[in-house]
Amino acid sequence: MRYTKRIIWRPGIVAAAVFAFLAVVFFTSHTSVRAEVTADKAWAMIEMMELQKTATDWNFYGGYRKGEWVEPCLDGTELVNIFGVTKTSSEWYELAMMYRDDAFSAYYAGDWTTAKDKAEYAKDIFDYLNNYCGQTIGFWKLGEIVTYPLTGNVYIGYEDWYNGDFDYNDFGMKFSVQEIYDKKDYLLEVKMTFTAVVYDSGMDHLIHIRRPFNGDFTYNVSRSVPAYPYYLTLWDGATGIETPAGTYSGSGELDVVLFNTSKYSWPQKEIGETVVVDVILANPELNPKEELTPPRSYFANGTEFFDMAPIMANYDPWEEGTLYECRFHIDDTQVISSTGNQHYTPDIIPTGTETPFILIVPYTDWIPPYEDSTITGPYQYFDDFYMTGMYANWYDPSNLRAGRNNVAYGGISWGPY
Ligand SMILES: [Ca+2]
Ligand SMILES: [Ca+2]
Repeated sequence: MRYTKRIIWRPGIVAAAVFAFLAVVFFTSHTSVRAEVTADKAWAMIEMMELQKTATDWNFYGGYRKGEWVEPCLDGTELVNIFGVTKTSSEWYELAMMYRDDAFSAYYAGDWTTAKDKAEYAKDIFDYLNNYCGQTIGFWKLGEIVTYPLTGNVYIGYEDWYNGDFDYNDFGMKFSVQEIYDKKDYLLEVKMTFTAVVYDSGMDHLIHIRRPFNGDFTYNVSRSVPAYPYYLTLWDGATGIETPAGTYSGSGELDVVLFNTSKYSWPQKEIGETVVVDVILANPELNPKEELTPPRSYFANGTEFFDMAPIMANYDPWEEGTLYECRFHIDDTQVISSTGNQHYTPDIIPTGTETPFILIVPYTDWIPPYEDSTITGPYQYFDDFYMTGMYANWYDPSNLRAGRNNVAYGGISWGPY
């Protein structure tokens, strides 16, 4: 979003204002409360308002067009912004809030200690506007930013062979994405961020991202390190090379080669190399927001369960490698038929268990297992999850097996937590 920000802290009346509003409008319905205000204060709260709302969080942009009730826009120079107010199931988070007045002074409330305080602040601001204008402020939706994960990143880890050691560190990267929709829920832009964190395999891989779209798009690839200029030849003779930084056009399906792991030494940990892929849709109306189902599922006792968020249905961080038959997509799984390569764990994942090749761990800066150490060594409930659907938070460091918070065989790859 194109807000410019100048920051001067000013708690006071603005602070008092904004948050009651949110409580009323978003949890019940909005009612206006009259109070004494002055014109200059009201003029100071201008320009545009945007409400973003999803089932699990709320992010608000707010504002008024000066002196009239017209469709808001994103290009105002005088505005009230209230943004980054996010509520998850039980906790409030807040990111920032800005109020800009006629004199182009901007006021942030980002130092509020809790998001609840910010919610009260936002309500008060809008009540203030209502009072001045003598009518209830309507909310209208200018757009929505879907962020996955809500904060931080997920770990995408690869097991690159059948009946392998299941250490999910053959390659690993952090991932986060923002999808920007307009007020009609049409997709405008997608911004994906990938950061390589581990390469711990005797094989080499091309790590791709594939994302389906409808119609044409342009996309920009930026890199913290210039693209590796050499091709990798795969097990079947196919070749590929990292997509260099630059701006491209495409249509239908996006496919970018993020990393060629042959450039890394073995092992290489906490790599920290970032690739950002920013896609602008030419035809948003062809890309409406849709309800999604996670791209793979499992069954236990006849009950279906999932191991990743629905949004991943649109993101395929697929890989192809130098080992025979190494070409795996997000929906590929294997049913273990031999356990001979599992090591350093008291919990062998039994034959018959269905496991993914590409693991999505929704925990920021997650630390994968040590080389050749089956994931059930440190993360003792991994197998329980994939066998039963229970222990869905198997990845949480609080569930590490006693004595396995160490950097060694049977432990974790770096750390400890
Ligand atoms: Ca492995
Ligand atoms: Ca490995």
